[in-house]
Amino acid sequence: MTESRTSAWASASSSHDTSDGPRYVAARLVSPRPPTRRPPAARGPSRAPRSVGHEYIPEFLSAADHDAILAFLASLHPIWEKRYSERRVRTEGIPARQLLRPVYWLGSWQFACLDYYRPPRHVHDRCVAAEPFPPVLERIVRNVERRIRRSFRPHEIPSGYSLNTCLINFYGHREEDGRLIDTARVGAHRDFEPGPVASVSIGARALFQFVPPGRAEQPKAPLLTQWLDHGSLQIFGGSQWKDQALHRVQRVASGGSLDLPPRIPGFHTRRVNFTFRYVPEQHVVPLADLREPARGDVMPYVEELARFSPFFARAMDRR
Ligand SMILES: O=C(O)CCC(=O)C(=O)O
Repeated sequence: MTESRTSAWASASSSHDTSDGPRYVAARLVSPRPPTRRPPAARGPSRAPRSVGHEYIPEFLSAADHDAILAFLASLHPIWEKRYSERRVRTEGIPARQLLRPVYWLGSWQFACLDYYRPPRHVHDRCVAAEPFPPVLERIVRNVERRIRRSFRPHEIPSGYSLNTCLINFYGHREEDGRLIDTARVGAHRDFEPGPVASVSIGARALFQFVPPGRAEQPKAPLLTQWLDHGSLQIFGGSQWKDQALHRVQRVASGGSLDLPPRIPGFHTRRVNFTFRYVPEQHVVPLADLREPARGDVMPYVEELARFSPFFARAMDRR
């Protein structure tokens, strides 16, 4: 097992004004010492990039980007989705269950009831066109794509590659019968979208691990453990870390009084992770083109999104 733990960031609390009135405690970047940057590796023009497959950059977010991201988060209304649809209970006996955490997607939305994007066979009626990235995330992904092109080998980057889809995961405590239940984890899984994925973390740090494939109930010793700190960027791809290994979030450190925006009824967020992925454009469909029964499955979620999102309100009108 390899332990990689390089962050020098600490997190502290301060209040953050949101557009809808209440004040939330939000993470701030506090650096105990100036960021140290490694000099760029010398690389001749004819030399192919050497893929390490995994990169971790602490202190990636600037203070301005961090503040812009918090302001953007405050404008969101994440939803609770159910894994699998009620229809699968009837046809395949698989019960629909609520995800551990609220989520929001940008670029395209992979509704959990549609069982996510899984090429090569399951690519149709899986990804529904969603809101574009806000300027701050647009800037960040262009920068990340440049890094990816520098450090991955050409065959590890599919043609047409761009990080056009973002899953925003909210980690924290769910209120249940007056108690707080910590749901801040993700079980071992693979991201099936082609090419490297990149993720940016905000708030309490998370214990992220790559594990060998195998049955979910089998205990698995990690292949690589990486603490994902506040303001960090992680990129992984290639066969070793993306195609062969699974990954999971084992736990998220206690955030003290951290309560990140937006306010989500019945939930307290101490960490937010943005995972950027690539879905080929031909597999992203507008809601109006989604076929049945997928369209019927996602409609309750789209109706909920449309209450706050002009994008989804228009998508509903066009059906
Ligand atoms: O929260 C994280 O750092 C990872 C999330 C993740 O594994 C995923 O979205 O597939």
